Amino acid sequence: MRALLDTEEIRIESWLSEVEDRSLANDVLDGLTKPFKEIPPKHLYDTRGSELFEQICALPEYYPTRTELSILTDRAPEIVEETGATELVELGSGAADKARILLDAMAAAGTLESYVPFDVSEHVVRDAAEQLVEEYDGLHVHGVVGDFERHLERVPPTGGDARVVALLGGTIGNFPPGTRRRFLRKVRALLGPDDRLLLGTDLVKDPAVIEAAYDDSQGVTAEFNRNVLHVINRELDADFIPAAFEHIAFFDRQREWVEMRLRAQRPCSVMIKAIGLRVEFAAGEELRTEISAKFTRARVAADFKAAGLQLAGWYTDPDELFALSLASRAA
Ligand code: SAH
Ligand code: AVI
Repeated sequence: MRALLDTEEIRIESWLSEVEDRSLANDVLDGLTKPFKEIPPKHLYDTRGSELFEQICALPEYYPTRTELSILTDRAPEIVEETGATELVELGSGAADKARILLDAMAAAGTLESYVPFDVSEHVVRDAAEQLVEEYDGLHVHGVVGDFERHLERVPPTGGDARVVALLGGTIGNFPPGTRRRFLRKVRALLGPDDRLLLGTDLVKDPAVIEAAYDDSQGVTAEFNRNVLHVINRELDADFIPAAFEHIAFFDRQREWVEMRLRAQRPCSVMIKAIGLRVEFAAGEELRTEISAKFTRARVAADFKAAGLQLAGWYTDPDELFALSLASRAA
């Protein structure tokens, strides 16, 4: 562990070792030697990737962010009253815009004490911590820089009062279904009997609406997708030509998830020097960079049940585009 900042109001620690970093080298070694090539989506989020994601959130086609924000704005006071939370833990916290709505409601209810942003991207945790202690009197921020698939147990233990652990934005949909349930079970271990999980899930809807959200007319999502090749070039001394890869987004109707892929537009031979790996792409060959699962209430409830959780609240928008759910430990 490296302590990155330790003041009266802010503590930030990083659990990413400098050698191993986000496990990029091993993920690339695994993912680019598979018969169907794949890179896990967490590698999309370097500084540039986080900026591009924030631009995506403001795109007209990308409905999840504004819809989840509107549900939160309407329902945060109720959620805070229901949970009595004094602490908000946010996994994959990003720019923390959604946290502000919950923190406002906690401050209005007079319960707000602490915020724990957890993200793989160091600068988003730092920026959020520095801004939020300015905005909220007496707020204590304990930021954790880490990979929530590997470092979840590094979330500081609860102080005893009720807390909400939030996973917003539909990030849960970026896990494949079995891993998703395993992950939820690990999140369950962070909850005491009075704590709640607040989960944001994008809902199943017209595939055309979903596909437009992941293939916007300004090409921002395409740039975000290709950014993973820039990350590999920089971090692993590789020679991908990102412009040679076309951005693909399609909704898999059977699995009810959208996939992002990068398709080689011509044969490409790529050298990844840091791991001594040469990778060949045939013309038209695809590399999967993300899945983003879409949910129904029944799917959320079944995932909770499999993870030892129970659905305790369901909040959605009038068009049922997106849902927030509350879960507690199952009895
Ligand atoms: N919660 C925000 C951001 C969602 S984007 C919102 O709803 O808008 C997903 C966030 O999760 C990014 O900030 C990314 O850096 C972070 N993230 C992705 N994979 C992660 C991992 N394995 N561990 C920790 N953070 C991760
Ligand atoms: C962070 N995650 C929930 C986003 C999503 O919608 O799956 C990432 C994203 N990918 C393309 N656009 C946005």
